[in-house]
Amino acid sequence: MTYEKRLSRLRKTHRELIELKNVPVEGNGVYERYANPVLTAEHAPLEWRYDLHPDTNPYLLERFGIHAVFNAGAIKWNGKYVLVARVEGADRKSFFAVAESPNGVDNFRFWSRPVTMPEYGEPATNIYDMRLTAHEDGWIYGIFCVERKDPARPDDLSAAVAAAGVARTHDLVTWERLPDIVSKSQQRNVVLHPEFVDGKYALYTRPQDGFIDAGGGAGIGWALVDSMEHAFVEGEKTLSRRCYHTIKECKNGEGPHPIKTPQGWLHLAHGVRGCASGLRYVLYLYMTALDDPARVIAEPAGFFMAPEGGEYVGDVMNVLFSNGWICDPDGKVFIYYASSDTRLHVATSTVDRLVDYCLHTAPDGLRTGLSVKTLNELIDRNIR
Ligand code: M1P
Repeated sequence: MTYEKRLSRLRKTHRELIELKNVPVEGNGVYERYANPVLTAEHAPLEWRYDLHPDTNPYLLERFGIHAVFNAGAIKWNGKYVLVARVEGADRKSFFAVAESPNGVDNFRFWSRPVTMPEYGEPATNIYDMRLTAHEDGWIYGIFCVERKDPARPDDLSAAVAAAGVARTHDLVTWERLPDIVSKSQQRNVVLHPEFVDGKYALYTRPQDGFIDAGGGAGIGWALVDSMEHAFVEGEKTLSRRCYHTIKECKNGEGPHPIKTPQGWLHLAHGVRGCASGLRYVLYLYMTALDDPARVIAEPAGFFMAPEGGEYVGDVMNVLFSNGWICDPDGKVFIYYASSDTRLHVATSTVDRLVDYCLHTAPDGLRTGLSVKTLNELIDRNIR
């Protein structure tokens, strides 16, 4: 095939993928999944992947492999649904790239260039999973995981250290990098609450002893800090605790920042358990009090969303992960979730339905007998 023919075929396939209309699929009433992922590696612009000059690339070979597009922060920005996605190259390095859509469910297009994130301190080996917060101080903050090789274990090639990187912006193009959050443990999945609490910045944290293992980390933490310019976590209160024989036995982590509702703060998080096939990541919801975002008022038992069908398969199998959602003024909620560290999907719901789910689904009784009791109470109401 000639260079021109192949290029026009590539362009056509790319255009058709981006313009593919997405349709909701009927679900369990709590939310609707959509038929197609909203972002995949194939959504990356051709200008990122190919040298488009016949003189330097006569075979039109891919020159920069994009392997996956997943875990995206989300924000409504100038009337558009905007995602700051984790893009992973074939070289295993992640970077951030902004994509926008007019309707939140399809037609997501990447901006022409990825984010150039300024470095802080020792340059990171990898950065990923940005949580976006339009804070009441007027800045948009991005908090993300910063991974560096563990200097204390030079001979262990997989020994790494996770910290929370901080950057802020007014336009999602130019980012001011702030110092990494200082904490006595490693941190990943750190999220900034959108409002001041007692005059301080409030952080959802996830203390962890190791790069992978939470170790002594009890779950999702809560910390108040004086400044985001030098955020120092002195102590953490545990909010959503890890627990034996639950979906969050091994670890958990806050998703995006919570949505403020009349009944309380609505939180989306992920829980991880170990099983014969490895770690299983699912999503769950919980709520905290409006007057005290660190006090849990509801936590339904079990998962809210778990991998289904093709979502099970990917680079890291059996994973659903979310770090972005958008709540429209009419109460419609767009939940951006990634499957198996490979692609990004959307599910939609409403604040009313999600709050109803949280307030009227029984909590985990932590043993079989209580689960059966809950089930029998439901059956009693239905067959009487
Ligand atoms: O591979 C699954 C997820 O693993 C990590 O999440 P956590 O810190 O909760 O284990 C992150 O690397 C995340 O990006 C990834 O999706």
